[in-house]
Amino acid sequence: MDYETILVSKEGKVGIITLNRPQALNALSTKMVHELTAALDEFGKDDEVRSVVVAGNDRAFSAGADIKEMADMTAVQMAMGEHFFALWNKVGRFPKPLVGAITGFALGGGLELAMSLDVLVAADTAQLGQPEINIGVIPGGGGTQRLTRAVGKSKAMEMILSDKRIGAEEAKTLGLVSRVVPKEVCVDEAKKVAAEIATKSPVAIKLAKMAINKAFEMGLSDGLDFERELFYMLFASEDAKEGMHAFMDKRKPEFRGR
Ligand code: DAK
Repeated sequence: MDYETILVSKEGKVGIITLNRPQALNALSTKMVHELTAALDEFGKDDEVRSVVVAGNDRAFSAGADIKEMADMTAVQMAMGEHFFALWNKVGRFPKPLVGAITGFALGGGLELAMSLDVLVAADTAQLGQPEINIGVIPGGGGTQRLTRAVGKSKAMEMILSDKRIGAEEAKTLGLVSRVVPKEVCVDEAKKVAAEIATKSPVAIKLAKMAINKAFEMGLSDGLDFERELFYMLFASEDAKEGMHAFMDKRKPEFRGR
């Protein structure tokens, strides 16, 4: 497929999507989110692709929803799905692991997009925030929920109510990103994380992602039961047999996603 607002490529088993509206700091237009979710759909169907990197450019991962596009929309247009908001949940529900390379600004919907991904590698120059309050709205793509779960109430309140932005090191301390690297190597590091994940059993990876995401929705004892069911289920996979026998045979496992 031809895309106008994103770049799409593959390196081995890793799919790569680069947001590409540098003139607008990768503001999320409806076109861009349509293309992003279409590319994810393609990677979802492609058995060769086992993990996906989502990146921006040095200045911005994304500065949030395109305010120029959103400014004059009506609530009814939004509710009737004329805006990208209708597609938003597709990213959080994507079944394969998503690794974000967070360079520069990750603001508003940009941070919400990042928080819908699974592993975040941040550049030392990254700036993360929820500045929606400055334009008279609140986060609408998950910020009040995902940010609060990630960093706790007081910090989330400060970030959302007063547009307090945080840098990469603070984001790491808070558990919002998993590591901080120099900006020059951020995308490469994200690709390495994705490539490492891509060597594992796709079946186990899919269920692990599902179980971790359930931790945000279930109480502990239901979550533990859910985890155990998935664990038992994995004993029906060829990959689990392959993994354990490869260990005993002292060889590298060959996972086939079955
Ligand atoms: N939208 C449109 N254009 C943007 C933009 C944005 N969010 N951010 C930057 N740009 C454009 C600027 O207008 C400028 O374009 P020109 O004027 O050159 O044509 C160009 O990018 C460069 O920006 P600046 O000149 O402003 O650059 P600075 O370095 O001075 O400032 C900045 C960088 C990131 C601090 C600043 O641009 C800024 O504050 N941007 C706005 C950030 C923001 O408020 N973001 C939140 C938007 S609201 C939902 C899902 C998602 C959302 C809501 C609901 N549902 C599922 C329901 C999300 C909402 C949002 O994200």
